[in-house]
Amino acid sequence: MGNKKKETADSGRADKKTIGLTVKKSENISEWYTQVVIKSEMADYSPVSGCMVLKPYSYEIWENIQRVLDAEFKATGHKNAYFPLLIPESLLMKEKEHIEGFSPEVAWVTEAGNHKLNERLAIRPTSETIIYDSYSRWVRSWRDLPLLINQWCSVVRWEFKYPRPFLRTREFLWQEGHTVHASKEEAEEEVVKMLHIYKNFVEEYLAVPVFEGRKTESEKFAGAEYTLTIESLMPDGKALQMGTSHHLGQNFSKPFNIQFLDRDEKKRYAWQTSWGVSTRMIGGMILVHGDDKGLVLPPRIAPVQAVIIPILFKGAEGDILKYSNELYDALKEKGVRVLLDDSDYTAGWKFHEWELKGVPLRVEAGPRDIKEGKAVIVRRDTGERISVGKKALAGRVVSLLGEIQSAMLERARKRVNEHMIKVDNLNDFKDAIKRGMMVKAYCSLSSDCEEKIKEETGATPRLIPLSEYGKKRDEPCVICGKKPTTLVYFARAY
Ligand code: 86X
Repeated sequence: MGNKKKETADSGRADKKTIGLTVKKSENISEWYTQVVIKSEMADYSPVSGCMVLKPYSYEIWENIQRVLDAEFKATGHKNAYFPLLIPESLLMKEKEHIEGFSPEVAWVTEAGNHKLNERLAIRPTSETIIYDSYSRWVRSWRDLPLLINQWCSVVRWEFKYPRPFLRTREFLWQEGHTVHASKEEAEEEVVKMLHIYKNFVEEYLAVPVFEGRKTESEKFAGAEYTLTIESLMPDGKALQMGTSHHLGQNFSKPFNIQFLDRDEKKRYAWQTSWGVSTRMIGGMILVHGDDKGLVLPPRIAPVQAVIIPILFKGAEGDILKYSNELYDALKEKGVRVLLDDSDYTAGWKFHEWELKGVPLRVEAGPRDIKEGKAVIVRRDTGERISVGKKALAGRVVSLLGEIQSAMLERARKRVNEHMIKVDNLNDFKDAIKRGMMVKAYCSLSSDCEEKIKEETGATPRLIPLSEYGKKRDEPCVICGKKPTTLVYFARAY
């Protein structure tokens, strides 16, 4: 029986005194978030401020994310590679513009053993420079293109804002795609393709609805021609960027000398893209779906999709455990990620624990259920109890997992839609932001108007919807009243 119980069943239980959350999500979401990630055993602190431990329960989610996205990358022709962690200072500084605003965040290796290095080495904050140094030697002719490479790794950015597990840590896990193309059009196709892979993944797997759009000039990556983004609205009214896809144009191919001999025998600078998502997505998923009992995990990404809890009664233990094992085998057979919690805790204790951990379905098996040949299924997202015959259990669990997955996305979408508003004056703008909404407004996007908005409301332009980009609207700017304008989504941001 023990082999049917995964490590997660009672790891860390012994020393845990307070179970359950002591604060409501609606009362103090920041404290709620910290308690959820620690008490559900997703994350732990470390000796270095801003660096966190991803415990097995969250790392398993990251592995699920990696498995799905990696397959999508491969299906679109990308290959994985691994580039060095350390970047010589001279190389990092090659494209000055893109580094400028970031330099306070770079962490350096300056010595080894007891001697100083000749040149200090940056711990990668992102890998453009080290990768494009290689690319300048790998790309020779149009036959070498497109070059489609992805890397899974961690990066370090020494931020000073308050750290939050998954949402803002000094080291985090991510993937970064870096592609090289013979034409601008092909690179432009690539950035949209990858953005759509991200959007589809975040919605269909994490059940988090996102808006896709283009960053304004003020918010784009300085090294890019333009930046595409997916953003979601969190329950505290702040927008969270869940992924970016940059059209780099020739901004890096020129300083890094990535040139190719084209079909017409002419040498040309290549066109490039880069795109990435990180463990930050996990933070967004927690914020969107969690409730006062703890995590609520979308079935498609949950490490455990169903937990079987035997309701043990004196004298009937053997029968109940045998019955629970039969249920376990039936679920396993259907491919459900199932766990049988036969540990030595009370059933009530286990209910709370697995609710805290956000397992989508709980299956209860007690003496009454055995007598009637049934089991009780309890949905984590709604609390609904469903009694079902033993034979029908596995099929019902599979269909319920699908129902929960789509219900979670729909609920989140409804909430986001209820928190979207179109405004045409500063007063309504302020009021809506105060009420935790994302605001649509026509804006000139002059630095004066953006600054005024930031000052008065705390909001920044999050994106221009893809369908609106390039359309000059004959509508007055929400701040200066001038025309033409662009339709922009604004919100306070993480
Ligand atoms: C921007 C750009 C880009 C590949 C992505 O957004 C997706 C994946 N890279 C990353 N960025 C920096 O370039 C950067 C540079 C330095 Cl030196 C730094 F310290 C922090 C940075 N943060 C973001």
